[in-house]
Amino acid sequence: MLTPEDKKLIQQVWEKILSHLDDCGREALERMFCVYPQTKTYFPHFDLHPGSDQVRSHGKKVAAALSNAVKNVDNLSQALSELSNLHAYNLRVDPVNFKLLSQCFQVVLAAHLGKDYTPEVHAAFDKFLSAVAAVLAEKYR
Ligand code: HNI
Repeated sequence: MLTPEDKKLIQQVWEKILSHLDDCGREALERMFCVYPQTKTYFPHFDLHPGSDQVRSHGKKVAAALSNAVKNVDNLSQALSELSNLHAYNLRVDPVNFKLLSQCFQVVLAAHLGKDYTPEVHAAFDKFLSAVAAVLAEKYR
Protein backbone atom coordinates (compact mmCIF):
# COMPACT_ATOMS: atom_id res chain seq x y z
CA MET A 1 0.00 0.00 0.00
CA LEU A 2 1.38 3.38 -0.98
CA THR A 3 1.18 5.84 1.89
CA PRO A 4 0.48 9.55 1.32
CA GLU A 5 4.18 10.11 2.06
CA ASP A 6 5.20 7.55 -0.61
CA LYS A 7 3.00 9.32 -3.15
CA LYS A 8 4.50 12.68 -2.29
CA LEU A 9 8.04 11.34 -2.74
CA ILE A 10 7.14 9.75 -6.07
CA GLN A 11 5.65 12.99 -7.36
CA GLN A 12 8.66 15.01 -6.20
CA VAL A 13 11.12 12.64 -7.84
CA TRP A 14 9.08 12.62 -11.02
CA GLU A 15 9.24 16.43 -11.19
CA LYS A 16 13.00 16.20 -10.80
CA ILE A 17 13.55 13.76 -13.65
CA LEU A 18 10.81 15.12 -15.91
CA SER A 19 13.22 16.88 -18.26
CA HIS A 20 15.08 13.64 -19.02
CA LEU A 21 12.31 11.15 -18.62
CA ASP A 22 12.75 9.77 -22.13
CA ASP A 23 16.41 9.05 -21.41
CA CYS A 24 15.40 7.25 -18.22
CA GLY A 25 13.02 5.03 -20.19
CA ARG A 26 15.68 4.25 -22.78
CA GLU A 27 18.36 3.58 -20.16
CA ALA A 28 16.05 1.23 -18.25
CA LEU A 29 15.41 -0.76 -21.42
CA GLU A 30 19.12 -0.84 -22.31
CA ARG A 31 19.88 -2.17 -18.84
CA MET A 32 17.12 -4.75 -19.05
CA PHE A 33 18.30 -6.08 -22.42
CA CYS A 34 21.92 -6.21 -21.22
CA VAL A 35 21.41 -7.64 -17.73
CA TYR A 36 18.49 -9.94 -18.59
CA PRO A 37 19.07 -10.84 -22.25
CA GLN A 38 16.13 -13.28 -22.20
CA THR A 39 13.86 -10.20 -22.29
CA LYS A 40 15.09 -9.55 -25.83
CA THR A 41 12.99 -12.46 -27.08
CA TYR A 42 9.88 -10.23 -26.93
CA PHE A 43 11.44 -7.76 -29.36
CA PRO A 44 12.65 -9.83 -32.34
CA HIS A 45 11.43 -7.03 -34.62
CA PHE A 46 13.55 -4.35 -32.93
CA ASP A 47 17.12 -3.25 -33.37
CA LEU A 48 18.11 -3.66 -29.72
CA HIS A 49 21.51 -2.03 -29.84
CA PRO A 50 21.89 0.63 -27.13
CA GLY A 51 20.69 3.99 -28.47
CA SER A 52 18.92 2.54 -31.52
CA ASP A 53 15.92 4.52 -32.76
CA GLN A 54 13.58 1.72 -31.73
CA VAL A 55 14.96 1.42 -28.21
CA ARG A 56 14.82 5.20 -27.89
CA SER A 57 11.24 5.42 -29.09
CA HIS A 58 10.11 2.49 -26.98
CA GLY A 59 11.81 4.03 -23.93
CA LYS A 60 9.78 7.15 -24.56
CA LYS A 61 6.52 5.16 -24.62
CA VAL A 62 7.35 3.28 -21.42
CA ALA A 63 8.30 6.55 -19.69
CA ALA A 64 5.04 8.18 -20.83
CA ALA A 65 3.06 5.21 -19.48
CA LEU A 66 4.83 5.53 -16.14
CA SER A 67 4.09 9.27 -16.10
CA ASN A 68 0.45 8.47 -16.61
CA ALA A 69 0.68 5.99 -13.73
CA VAL A 70 2.25 8.63 -11.48
CA LYS A 71 -0.60 11.02 -12.31
CA ASN A 72 -3.20 8.34 -11.62
CA VAL A 73 -1.55 6.63 -8.71
CA ASP A 74 -4.90 6.26 -6.90
CA ASN A 75 -6.55 4.67 -9.88
CA LEU A 76 -3.91 2.50 -11.54
CA SER A 77 -6.20 -0.28 -12.72
CA GLN A 78 -8.28 2.07 -14.80
CA ALA A 79 -5.39 4.22 -15.99
CA LEU A 80 -3.39 1.20 -17.22
CA SER A 81 -6.29 -0.93 -18.37
CA GLU A 82 -5.45 -0.75 -22.09
CA LEU A 83 -1.79 -1.52 -21.44
CA SER A 84 -2.80 -4.39 -19.23
CA ASN A 85 -4.92 -5.85 -22.03
CA LEU A 86 -2.11 -5.37 -24.52
CA HIS A 87 0.53 -7.10 -22.39
CA ALA A 88 -1.72 -9.98 -21.32
CA TYR A 89 -3.71 -10.75 -24.47
CA ASN A 90 -1.57 -9.54 -27.36
CA LEU A 91 2.05 -9.49 -26.24
CA ARG A 92 1.74 -12.26 -23.64
CA VAL A 93 4.73 -11.02 -21.70
CA ASP A 94 5.53 -13.38 -18.84
CA PRO A 95 4.84 -11.29 -15.69
CA VAL A 96 8.25 -12.16 -14.19
CA ASN A 97 9.67 -9.71 -16.70
CA PHE A 98 7.83 -6.75 -15.17
CA LYS A 99 9.94 -7.14 -12.05
CA LEU A 100 13.09 -7.12 -14.15
CA LEU A 101 12.21 -3.87 -15.90
CA SER A 102 11.13 -2.33 -12.58
CA GLN A 103 14.46 -3.22 -11.06
CA CYS A 104 16.33 -1.70 -14.00
CA PHE A 105 14.24 1.46 -13.77
CA GLN A 106 15.15 1.76 -10.09
CA VAL A 107 18.84 1.52 -10.91
CA VAL A 108 18.42 4.28 -13.50
CA LEU A 109 16.69 6.46 -10.92
CA ALA A 110 19.45 5.80 -8.43
CA ALA A 111 22.12 6.70 -10.99
CA HIS A 112 20.34 9.95 -11.89
CA LEU A 113 19.37 11.02 -8.39
CA GLY A 114 22.52 10.12 -6.48
CA LYS A 115 22.11 11.06 -2.82
CA ASP A 116 18.49 12.08 -3.44
CA TYR A 117 17.73 8.42 -4.01
CA THR A 118 17.17 7.92 -0.31
CA PRO A 119 15.99 4.64 1.23
CA GLU A 120 12.52 6.24 1.54
CA VAL A 121 12.46 7.14 -2.18
CA HIS A 122 13.70 3.64 -3.00
CA ALA A 123 10.93 2.08 -0.90
CA ALA A 124 8.27 4.35 -2.42
CA PHE A 125 9.33 3.50 -6.00
CA ASP A 126 9.57 -0.17 -5.19
CA LYS A 127 5.95 -0.12 -4.05
CA PHE A 128 4.83 2.03 -6.96
CA LEU A 129 6.50 -0.11 -9.63
CA SER A 130 5.19 -3.28 -7.98
CA ALA A 131 1.70 -1.81 -8.13
CA VAL A 132 2.16 -0.96 -11.84
CA ALA A 133 3.46 -4.49 -12.50
CA ALA A 134 0.52 -6.01 -10.62
CA VAL A 135 -1.93 -4.09 -12.83
CA LEU A 136 -0.10 -5.05 -16.01
CA ALA A 137 -0.30 -8.70 -14.91
CA GLU A 138 -3.84 -8.72 -13.52
CA LYS A 139 -5.52 -9.87 -16.74
CA TYR A 140 -3.49 -13.07 -16.95
CA ARG A 141 -6.10 -15.18 -15.18
NI1 HNI B 1 5.73 -3.08 -22.52
C1 HNI B 1 4.69 -2.19 -25.67
C2 HNI B 1 4.65 -0.03 -21.30
C3 HNI B 1 6.93 -3.86 -19.41
C4 HNI B 1 7.25 -5.88 -23.82
N1 HNI B 1 4.84 -1.44 -23.33
C5 HNI B 1 4.50 -1.27 -24.66
C6 HNI B 1 3.94 0.06 -24.84
C7 HNI B 1 3.95 0.67 -23.61
C8 HNI B 1 4.51 -0.28 -22.65
C9 HNI B 1 3.46 2.07 -23.27
C10 HNI B 1 3.46 0.66 -26.14
C11 HNI B 1 1.97 0.40 -26.27
C12 HNI B 1 1.40 0.91 -27.54
O1 HNI B 1 2.13 1.09 -28.52
O2 HNI B 1 0.18 1.14 -27.53
N2 HNI B 1 5.77 -2.14 -20.70
C13 HNI B 1 5.23 -0.91 -20.40
C14 HNI B 1 5.38 -0.66 -18.98
C15 HNI B 1 6.02 -1.74 -18.45
C16 HNI B 1 6.27 -2.67 -19.53
C17 HNI B 1 4.90 0.60 -18.27
C18 HNI B 1 6.43 -2.04 -17.04
C19 HNI B 1 6.68 -1.15 -16.13
N3 HNI B 1 6.84 -4.60 -21.75
C20 HNI B 1 7.27 -4.72 -20.46
C21 HNI B 1 8.14 -5.87 -20.32
C22 HNI B 1 8.24 -6.45 -21.56
C23 HNI B 1 7.42 -5.64 -22.46
C24 HNI B 1 8.79 -6.29 -19.01
C25 HNI B 1 9.01 -7.65 -22.00
C26 HNI B 1 10.16 -8.00 -21.48
N4 HNI B 1 5.92 -3.90 -24.40
C27 HNI B 1 6.59 -5.07 -24.71
C28 HNI B 1 6.50 -5.30 -26.14
C29 HNI B 1 5.76 -4.23 -26.67
C30 HNI B 1 5.40 -3.36 -25.56
C31 HNI B 1 7.08 -6.49 -26.88
C32 HNI B 1 5.40 -3.99 -28.14
C33 HNI B 1 6.56 -3.26 -28.79
C34 HNI B 1 6.29 -2.89 -30.24
O3 HNI B 1 6.20 -1.68 -30.51
O4 HNI B 1 6.16 -3.79 -31.07
